[in-house]
Amino acid sequence: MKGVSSRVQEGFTLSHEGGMSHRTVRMAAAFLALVAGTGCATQSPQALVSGDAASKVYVAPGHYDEFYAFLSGGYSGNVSVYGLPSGRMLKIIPVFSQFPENGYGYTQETRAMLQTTYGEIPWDDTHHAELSQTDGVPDGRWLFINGNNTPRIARIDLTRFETDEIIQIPNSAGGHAAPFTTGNSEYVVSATRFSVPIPNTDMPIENFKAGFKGTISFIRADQPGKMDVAFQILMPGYDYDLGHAGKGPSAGWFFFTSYDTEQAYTKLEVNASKNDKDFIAAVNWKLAEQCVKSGKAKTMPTAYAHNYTDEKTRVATSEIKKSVLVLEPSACPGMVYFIPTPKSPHGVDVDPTGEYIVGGGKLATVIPVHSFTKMLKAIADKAFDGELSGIPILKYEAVMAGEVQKPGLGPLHTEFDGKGYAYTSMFISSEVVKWKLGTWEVVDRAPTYYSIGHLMIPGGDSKKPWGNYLLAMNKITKDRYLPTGPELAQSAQLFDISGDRMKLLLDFPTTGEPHYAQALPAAMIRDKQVKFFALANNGNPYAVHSEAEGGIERKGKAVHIKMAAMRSHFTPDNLEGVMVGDTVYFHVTNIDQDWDIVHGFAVLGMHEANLILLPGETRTLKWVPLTAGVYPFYCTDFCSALHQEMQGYIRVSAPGSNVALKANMSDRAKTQEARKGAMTMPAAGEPKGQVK
Ligand code: K7E
Ligand code: CUA
Repeated sequence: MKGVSSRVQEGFTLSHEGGMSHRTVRMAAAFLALVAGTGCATQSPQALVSGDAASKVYVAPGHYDEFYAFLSGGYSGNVSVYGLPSGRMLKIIPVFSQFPENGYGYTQETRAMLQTTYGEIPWDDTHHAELSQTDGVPDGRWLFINGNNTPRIARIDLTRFETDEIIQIPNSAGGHAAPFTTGNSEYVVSATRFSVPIPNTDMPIENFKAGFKGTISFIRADQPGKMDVAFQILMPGYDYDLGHAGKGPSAGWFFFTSYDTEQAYTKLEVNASKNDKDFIAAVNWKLAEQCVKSGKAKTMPTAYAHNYTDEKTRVATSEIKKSVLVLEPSACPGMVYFIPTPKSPHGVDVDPTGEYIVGGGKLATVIPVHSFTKMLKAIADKAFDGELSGIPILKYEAVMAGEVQKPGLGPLHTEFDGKGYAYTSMFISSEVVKWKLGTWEVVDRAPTYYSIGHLMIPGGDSKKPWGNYLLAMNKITKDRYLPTGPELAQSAQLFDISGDRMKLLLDFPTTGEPHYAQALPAAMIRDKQVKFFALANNGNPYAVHSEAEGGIERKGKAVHIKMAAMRSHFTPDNLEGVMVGDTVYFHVTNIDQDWDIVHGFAVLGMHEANLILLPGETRTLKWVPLTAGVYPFYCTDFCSALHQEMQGYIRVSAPGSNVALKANMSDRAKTQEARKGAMTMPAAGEPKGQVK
């Protein structure tokens, strides 16, 4: 989207002082008045931050934020966690990208998380964060996030803020319309952005219309470690963009936008923008379930990876699944309908009552809103405009609830405050537009800086929004922050939406490029955080439960070192007997049992990232020394006053030399050795927190 927006931003040229020049402010005002047509006064940027904004986002040192916000990281492949309203960044959760900061995707325990049928992939593009739900409301169990490039969906556990599970989506190319959830997280969905041959085989691209298809996948998601593609619906060869589940009366349905119903495969910018209307696909997933149960789906051979982490060993496993159930719409009549929607729609959002389905026609001059009640009636009345691939097309007028007139330019995404209002992001006119459900009138608009993509109200896509804040996520920030060379940060802007008018409170840069985000009240998960892993439950085959269990062992050319890390030493700390040509595995266990007492591990010349060892956890670094010598290793996390003493050496000898394997144990380990059997727990502090 960046390309489009930079062109759009030409209209907002900025003066060298940083603020908008008078001329551009006038131009922008005229532009906004033109597209708004509501007579809303356009304010200058300076006036938009009200005097008490600072106090509203000020969270005093030592105090907690009211909300956790989870922002997708876009092309960083990760998720970042911020506190709201302060905008303070709390954590980056690695998901689809290797993360050298803690070794995720490098260590022997975590590499399997990044396995796919394309091999091990160290990167992806995350777009949509989605909290798990119970009865249509975020419940704080998990966060799901999609990998857009190599279609995958990840599950993040919110007691540990860790990625536990990743499932690849077969028969898919571009997992963009994902991972939106049904009301009890029975399923999360993934629809393919790019249509491709299914199964994907060599074919001339000009066979697009005849040979390329789309899929909508329903992935079972309510059992940790057991995500599975329950079924896929084979769709016409369009681009499927976004989705949202129905709720309340529409709870058994799912809605997906599509574009390129022209089925162009060259110069889409022009050729996929010809039709006046594309479609929102309404999918009756309850009916789809029944059709699958009654044997209407076909088993298709395919391959996709399912990666999950064992709770006890904390070691990831990757398995390849070999088939998937595919449903053709014609085999399950009544399962899919097309709702015409102007024009190349992007977002599709369902209001908290479940009645209104809002499209975001990025080239449309209106915001189209469909009615679920009318949709059911149109289906009953067979108010169809023909059909495509066995999918009836409903009459636009028969389903339309209303259109928001002159909302601005480039409507993308809509969220709800639960008080009867909707807020739509307008990419081209760079603003949030607030409008009233039912009357469709625009009641307020607020500029964003600049080129807003998604917006997010905590719970704003659920049945019960916590509707006092709105977060805009912006693509362009020129002039907003100190410049940093050719590439500038993306940003988030926080608005107070508790009153009639939106008030800009805060503007903060983000990591990666956030697309969607989710947030929930901190109180829902704050006290459920795991503080450390009980060493006694550590099931890693190379774990040590006390210093005495440390040591070195040769298995052919592989040398395994079991090592304990605790404040402030490693046991063993000096190692000999390794030769060039060996592959060394450092299995390091943090035997400290205290919240946030973390150790790190790195060795000179290693080709992987450092290990970060959470209390009670074992991680493994693979190291292949290339030359003889003595190599130091050290703790990379400043863990104690004597952190800098937390170090050791490994001696590497020439191939074939007769240096004996040797591991230098601490005096304490030797005492433990002598008392072997009596020792069950290390004397490293009393467990204080919650043990998992
Ligand atoms: Cu609009 Cu990928 Cu949800 Cu970006 S998407 S903004
Ligand atoms: Cu352990 Cu620093």
